[in-house]
Amino acid sequence: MAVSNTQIVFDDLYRIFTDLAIVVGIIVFALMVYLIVRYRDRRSSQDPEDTPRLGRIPIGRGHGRNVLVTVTLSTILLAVLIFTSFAAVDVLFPASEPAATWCYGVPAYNQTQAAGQSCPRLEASGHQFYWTFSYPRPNGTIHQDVGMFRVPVNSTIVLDVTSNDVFHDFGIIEFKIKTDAIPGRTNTIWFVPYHAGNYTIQCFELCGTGHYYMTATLDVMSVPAFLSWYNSTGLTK
Ligand SMILES: [Cu+2]
Repeated sequence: MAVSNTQIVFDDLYRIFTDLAIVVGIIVFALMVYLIVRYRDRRSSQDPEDTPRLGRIPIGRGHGRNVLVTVTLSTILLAVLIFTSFAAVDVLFPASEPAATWCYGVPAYNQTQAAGQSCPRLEASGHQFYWTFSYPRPNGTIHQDVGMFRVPVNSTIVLDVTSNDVFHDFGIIEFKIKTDAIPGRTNTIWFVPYHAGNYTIQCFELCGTGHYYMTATLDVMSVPAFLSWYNSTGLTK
């Protein structure tokens, strides 16, 4: 069962690569077995007329059609893989991000919900060796959490990822998302979590001696649970 939209995109792409590899593999190995058996060495075997011989210029074998078929099939395969890969990248890293919906149901943001407008972006920042997560308050100030990223289930999260010190890399294996966390720069990712639960956020860039324990928790909460947490932090003011 998919835990996020990003996982579905990734798994679909992975399946296309795997299925094509299986088809090509079956054809190649079947052909290989057939040719090995068909042209095995026998007492009556003779070298064909066009066998290359030392000291003689090889004669044309007239196999141009085979080359054409091979190149054409390879091109088609490559084109499918390239286009499906770019399509997946387009979904995960679009030119403009989809509207964030995590703040729907928060009283201070009700107007934006009615108009179908976007919620403010959230921010994740890497530090040696922990993650912080920032939520803007309606009054313009920021609420920051350390090591715990709470989001409501089935909502669109648009996340700006950056770093406070060295290069880090923000990633969630189950969600199949990952992006660099670079000081002075912002990389934006988005996702829709489908199931409440805890997921591990990890740093994927060797960033120092504490890199191996640089994890955080993504807590995907039910909408009522998220809203009551949100209110309890004073975020609505
Ligand atoms: Cu790190």
